[in-house]
Amino acid sequence: MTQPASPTDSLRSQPRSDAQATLPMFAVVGHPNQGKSSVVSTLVQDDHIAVSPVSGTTRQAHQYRLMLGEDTLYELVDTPGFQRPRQVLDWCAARSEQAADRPRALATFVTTHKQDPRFADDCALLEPILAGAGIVYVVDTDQPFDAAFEAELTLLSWSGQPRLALLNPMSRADNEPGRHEASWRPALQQYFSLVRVFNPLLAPFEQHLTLLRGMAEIHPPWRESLLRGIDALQQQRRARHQQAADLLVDYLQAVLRFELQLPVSGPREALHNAGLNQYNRELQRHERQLQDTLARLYGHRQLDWANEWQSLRSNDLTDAHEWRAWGLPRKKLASLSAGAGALGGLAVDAATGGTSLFLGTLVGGALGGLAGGFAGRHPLTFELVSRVPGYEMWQLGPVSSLEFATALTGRALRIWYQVRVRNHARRDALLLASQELAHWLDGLPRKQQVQLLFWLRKLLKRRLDETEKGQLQTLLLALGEQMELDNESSQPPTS
Ligand SMILES: Nc1nc2c(ncn2[C@@H]2O[C@H](COP(=O)(O)OP(=O)(O)OP(=O)(O)O)[C@@H](O)[C@H]2O)c(=O)[nH]1
Ligand SMILES: [Mg+2]
Repeated sequence: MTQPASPTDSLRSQPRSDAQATLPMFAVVGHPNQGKSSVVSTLVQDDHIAVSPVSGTTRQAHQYRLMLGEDTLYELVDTPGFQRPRQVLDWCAARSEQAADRPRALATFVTTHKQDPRFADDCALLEPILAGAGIVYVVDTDQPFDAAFEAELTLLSWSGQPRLALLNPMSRADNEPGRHEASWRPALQQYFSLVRVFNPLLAPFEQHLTLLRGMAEIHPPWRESLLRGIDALQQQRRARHQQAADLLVDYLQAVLRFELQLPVSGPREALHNAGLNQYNRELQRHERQLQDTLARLYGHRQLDWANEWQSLRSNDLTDAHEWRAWGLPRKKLASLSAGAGALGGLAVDAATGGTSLFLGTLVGGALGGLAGGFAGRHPLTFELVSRVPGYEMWQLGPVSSLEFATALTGRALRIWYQVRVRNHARRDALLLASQELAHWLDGLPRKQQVQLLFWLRKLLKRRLDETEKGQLQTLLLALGEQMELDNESSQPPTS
């Protein structure tokens, strides 16, 4: 697991020791309010780092480590923005007769001005670089390039440290380049060996890795460590998905098979209504638990679902309009359900194998599912389970309608989607209006679509054994990949 990155308060301006020197360390620098802390937050997977629209939010340099178990993969230093780069440059220029003097002039500047509040931010920014950090320069290319930036670029180049520039067009959430990218690129290319587009809020995980690969290329001594780090991150992500799919299988089993015993008291209708309220509270409790567990699994420690995620309301279960939207449109459900019904008649391993016989029955079974699957059904069974006088007992649940089952599944998958594609730099509300279950299913082969319904139908009848749970988990993993593909296709390119 990635441990929460924690800031190390003291930054040394002395050169790093040999052991430290092999650990990749980058200072993320730039003008104030360009998304520097957002870049750090996303790349160290820490949603506690101060990110805000107020310029000058970061006042001190903080070092963050991305840890995997006991290993540190890399360190990033979040820094305040440049304050008076022109004056720093003039001061250093006056004290360096030739190019070779410049790094020392920068170091002397920091030693001399450390306590001077006019240059506090500049010193805090330069210090980690002088201590050996590589440079990640972040710029909002929706702003025009001007001379003030040129002083920053010159100063950074004078450090002689490996460096790359990130273009972060902050008002864009689409594939468009920043409004002023054309004026930035030629300038940046003079000072940086690598220039990349990177949106810290929206870049999908694959783009994080592409960026890290870029960082690996600009400084050979760090290359191997960074490439190992990338492998470790990929493995960690795969493990997270597997664990998540496992949790989802258990969740679906728990909610679809949930039963509530109700000792008889009063009229049947009143009992039913009271039972529904209690049942619904249980569903909500399970769902909240799923949200929290998945969020933690993906390293989100302060997602506030309470205000942003619309929970099932107490009358949801009696009012199909409330939950119908979470599942599948009736037409799609009918056609898939027919296929799943036909599949039910075959050997279980046909659900993962797929044969021409299976495809034949799929077409043949076409309309049977509509009548048998859900039409007109109440979402939960409600029956008298004990008639012993004085001990009469009603039971509410398990779920009896496939439509309701897909609605609960749709909600659970959407929770998974929200946490797995969410970058740690985001501080905004979770959007409910993300992709639909039907849309994700459309990206899967028809066989897998039918399989999902097959397993849900099975769960309406009984609990799954371990082999079956494994098969459903595999299917959910494929669905998860599909959700991520959707996310990636709507993101900006990396370069
Ligand atoms: N829409 C959008 N907003 C962004 C993007 N990157 C950062 N922001 C927002 O811009 C604001 C500033 O981001 P920070 O990461 O705090 O910027 P910073 O450079 O660390 O700022 P200072 O610490 O004040 O110098 C925050 O509200 C971010 O959510 C982006 O790519 N798109
Ligand atoms: Mg900041």
